Amino acid sequence: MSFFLEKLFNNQPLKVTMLGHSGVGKTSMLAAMYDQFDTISQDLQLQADQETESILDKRLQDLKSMVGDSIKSEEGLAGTAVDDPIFHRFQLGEIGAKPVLKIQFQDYPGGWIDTKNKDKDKIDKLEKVKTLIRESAAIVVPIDAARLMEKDGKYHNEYNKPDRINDLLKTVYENLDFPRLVILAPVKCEKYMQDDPSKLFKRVEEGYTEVLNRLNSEKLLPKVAVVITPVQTVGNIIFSRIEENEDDQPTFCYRRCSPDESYQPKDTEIPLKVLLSFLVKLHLDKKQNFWPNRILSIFSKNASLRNAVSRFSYGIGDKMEIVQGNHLLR
Ligand SMILES: Nc1nc2c(ncn2[C@@H]2O[C@H](COP(=O)(O)OP(=O)(O)O)[C@@H](O)[C@H]2O)c(=O)[nH]1
Ligand SMILES: [Mg+2]
Repeated sequence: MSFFLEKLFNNQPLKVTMLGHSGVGKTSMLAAMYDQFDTISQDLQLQADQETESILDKRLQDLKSMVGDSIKSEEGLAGTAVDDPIFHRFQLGEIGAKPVLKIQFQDYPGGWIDTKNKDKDKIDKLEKVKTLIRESAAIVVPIDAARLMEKDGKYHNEYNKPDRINDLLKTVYENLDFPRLVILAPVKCEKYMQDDPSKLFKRVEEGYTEVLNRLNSEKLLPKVAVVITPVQTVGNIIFSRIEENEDDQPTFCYRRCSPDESYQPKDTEIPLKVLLSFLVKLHLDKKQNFWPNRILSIFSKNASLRNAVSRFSYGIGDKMEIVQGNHLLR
């Protein structure tokens, strides 16, 4: 391959698409992950580009200022008419060395997948989302845990939209050219992680039965790893109650669960750890003939990086559940 092409390919970021309702907490989750990274990692560093950093910083300030007994979740990107997905760009590498892996988290306005509407604009946007997923090594599905858990999951389907995700995967995960990782990430799950995490894991499986059945099919099972990784973005803010009005959307309220500072994130790095384990395993398995191999080649040239990544990802077993695809992860 020519030097130029090689350079072009090597410059490709590893893409990760986030598939969740606007306001579910996607940007917040990334903000906490980025903020906590240095505390958690010994040898690796993560650097956001300037634009990403300023978006995440702003979100972080909001997270740190969550106080009181009646915290209501507001919509995020929600109603704003955005025509393009937002790309959160990071570079990962060893501390003291040049960053070697570009990771791009892709976030699109939630409304883009909402609709079964057939007008041209809507169809175009849906196609854009499909392209984002198709090009991504992984998808992260942030799940509003309170909507999944409270009132027997009464508000889950309408908000988390597992059936829309199933529809999307139906067309995109077809004749897969390279293995993929699906990360189901319950957020706003502080209460359930304190109560009984196993209940939360079980409910995620129930709430996404159709998606999981699809991914578990004969053709996809060998190629798709699925994990559940609860993320406590704020840490000391828990679900308290639902305000229901007759004709309005319900409001989910949260409160601080102890007098300590509210911002004490937990497990924000687990999705990234799983993603990196997945990449290293692909590299070790020498899956040579597919596209992300160009990304994986960073590991062949660099044993020290490979070791740093393995150390970083070590021991996440009890913080997550592998639903399928053990062979793709360890
Ligand atoms: N209680 C609670 N609220 C959160 C959490 N994460 C985000 N939020 C709130 O949810 C709203 C939307 O968050 P945002 O990250 O912008 O959602 P996005 O649209 O999915 O990117 C904001 O008002 C946040 O303060 C969380 O872990 N717990
Ligand atoms: Mg957002």
